[in-house]
Amino acid sequence: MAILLVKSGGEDAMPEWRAHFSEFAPGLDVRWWDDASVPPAAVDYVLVWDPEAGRLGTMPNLRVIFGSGAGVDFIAGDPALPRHVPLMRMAPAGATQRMGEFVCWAALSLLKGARRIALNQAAAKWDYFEPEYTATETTVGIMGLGNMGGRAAEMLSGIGFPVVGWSRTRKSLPGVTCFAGDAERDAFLERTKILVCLLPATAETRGIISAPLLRKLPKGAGLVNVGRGSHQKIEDILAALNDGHLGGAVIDVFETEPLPADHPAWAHPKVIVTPHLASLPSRRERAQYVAKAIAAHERGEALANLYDHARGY
Ligand code: NDP
Ligand code: OXD
Repeated sequence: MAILLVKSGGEDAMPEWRAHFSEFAPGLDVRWWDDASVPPAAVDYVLVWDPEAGRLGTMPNLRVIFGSGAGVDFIAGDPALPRHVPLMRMAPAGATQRMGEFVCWAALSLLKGARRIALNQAAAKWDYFEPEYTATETTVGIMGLGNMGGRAAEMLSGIGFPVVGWSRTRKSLPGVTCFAGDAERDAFLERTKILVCLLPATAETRGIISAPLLRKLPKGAGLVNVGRGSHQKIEDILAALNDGHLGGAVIDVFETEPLPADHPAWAHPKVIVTPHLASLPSRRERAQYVAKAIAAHERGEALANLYDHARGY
């Protein structure tokens, strides 16, 4: 029987993982990551979010590493990662749907002044105001047009937002004006009234949301960061909000998570902070996705959505 070690959600999550895998892959022996009775040579598969560095390299017969999230930066960052073992990223339909929903909520929150409304309600203040623009007058620009960005673009268009997108290589998505590469980045930013970051964490994208990029956006633009905390220089974002260049921000990801209680983003009147929850598919959805991939792999079929070491995502 093949063994799958799981490190996602802590040991308390194991009964739930086992229940789902027993439905979708009854032949799989599902064990907790630190189960001392499993010798490293017996491990066939792992499902992990942030394995300790060096540990995966101790498993000589590992066949596939399944990332428990779409971004696998906490796995790929291991200098001793066994690079010959395929690393598969999570992308069940429920994950992209949830991300699309979150991005639509965030864009509408910025458009409708949700942070202002929440602050007024907390102060019992009847502050009537009219949002200036409709969705149809507000172009949303998405950096990263992969699994997540592509679905978010589709759902934003459905609401009526004009959508532009930017990726490393050129994409073609219905109804989306697509820009590609560094040479077209400024043209993309100049058209963007609400900027959404759905990039992976790579050496090239580190710190991309900083003062020079923000200055390319039109005055009063909104920002939604659902990529990674490493993409943003938070002090540049707060400075742009304070001087009025940015109109508001929804930030789901931070360099340090949980965000420390004394961080200025928490109380900022133009910032909605969410605790890295934009898109987390259920354990059931993830177990089904992994079970299907294991079955395909054991039939000798190629795996989809693999991490590419040369690209860094
Ligand atoms: P994909 O790999 O499917 O898509 C990544 C996109 O980013 C691609 O379009 C890619 O371009 C583009 N890209 C990569 N590098 C660059 C670059 N240097 N310049 C321009 N574009 C670039 O990833 P997913 O859509 O599945 O996920 C994206 C990220 O979203 C994850 O890595 C993770 O960080 C974040 N995420 C956050 C979640 C949350 O809850 N906050 C949940 C899920 C994901 P190309 O198309 O040319 O390859
Ligand atoms: C992911 C995440 O990458 O939840 O899936 O951040």
